[in-house]
Amino acid sequence: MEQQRTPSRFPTVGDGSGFADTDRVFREELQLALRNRGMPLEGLRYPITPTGMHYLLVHYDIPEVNVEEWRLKVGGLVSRPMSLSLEEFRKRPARTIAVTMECAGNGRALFTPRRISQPWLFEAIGTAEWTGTPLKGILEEAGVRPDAADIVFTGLDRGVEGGEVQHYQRSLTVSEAVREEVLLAYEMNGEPLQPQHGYPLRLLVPGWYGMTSVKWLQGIEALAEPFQGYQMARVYRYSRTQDEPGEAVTLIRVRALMIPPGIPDFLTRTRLVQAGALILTGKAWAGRLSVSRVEVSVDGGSTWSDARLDEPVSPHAWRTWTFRWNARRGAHTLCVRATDSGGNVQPPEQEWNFGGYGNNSVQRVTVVVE
Ligand SMILES: Nc1nc2c(c(=O)[nH]1)N[C@H]1C(S)=C(S)[C@@H](COP(=O)(O)O)O[C@H]1N2
Ligand SMILES: [Mo]
Repeated sequence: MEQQRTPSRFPTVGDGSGFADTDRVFREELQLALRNRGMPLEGLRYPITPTGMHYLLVHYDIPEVNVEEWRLKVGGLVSRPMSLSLEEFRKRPARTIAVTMECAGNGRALFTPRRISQPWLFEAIGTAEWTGTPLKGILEEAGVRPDAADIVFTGLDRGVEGGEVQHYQRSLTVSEAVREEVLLAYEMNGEPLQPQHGYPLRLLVPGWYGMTSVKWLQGIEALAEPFQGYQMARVYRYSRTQDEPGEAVTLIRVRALMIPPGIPDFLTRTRLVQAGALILTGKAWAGRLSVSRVEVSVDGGSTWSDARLDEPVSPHAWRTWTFRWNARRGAHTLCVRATDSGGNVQPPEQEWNFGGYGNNSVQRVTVVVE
């Protein structure tokens, strides 16, 4: 798709820096937050997140699709270009995988200063059972040529970002694209994809942050060079400034989250907990690695004790952790942190980056025990 510059400038938000150093949110952040729901943290109780509770992130508008006319085109450096209907995808070998997906911007609003964007705290997470056909099979049918380096995925949705008119597009190297677990998915939790989750067909890349799993696919193209589109080169980078290239944001970092215990104060969400023994629980995940340890602190992170781990829901999904706590009267800050099989531990504070990505810093839950 050709890229154009926008004809006119759009209004800026805040002081124009793109950042806010106050706790007050801008109307534009609220507007995005209302479009892009998060999973309420009590949803961590379900091994498979009910579809309507799964987080959602849509950069532009949800496109309208007439499935009778819809075709996915596979082209570029392939020997046999293809154009396939949804029915043709459904006839190919199918696989169902439970996958934990997280938005790379989860935790963005916890950074200071805060990037003015989708203001996630902790809730851009969910696990679904995705059904589709392995991308590998489709790429083999098309005959990706040996000189291809990158596979580009183009969505039907179109918008303006960073002043560039664009379709949502992301790429994977050929070696990542042909991994067994990468799907072209047409079902979520046993039902056709809902419009907001990519109907009729989306890419699903387990282990990677969500931006990789392109929704509303219309094209797959093999290129000789790494794709340099906006969503690859301009954003989703761990950088300190807008222009510094930094490192690409790729796999999901290790994280554990807790179901806030007790009952919430309606407005502040501060928790009221009854004194005595209770079970703290939640889920932990680590992208392509596995979770090797989960620890809980009931004193704001001064001392830590091991939680119990259940088996993962699937090799690509989260696992339940539980911890028995004897709650004593007073105010407490509960924390949970996970360690992955590579030895990475969630930090108390994650290093700041320009786009507000990959913030897996430790969750803190304030409770009042009575
Ligand atoms: N075409 C398209 N695909 C997309 C997006 C988008 O805006 N357009 N958002 C991405 C981002 S940033 C995330 S986190 C996931 C969210 O998937 P979900 O809404 O199904 O949870 O979709 C990804 N795929
Ligand atoms: Mo995302």
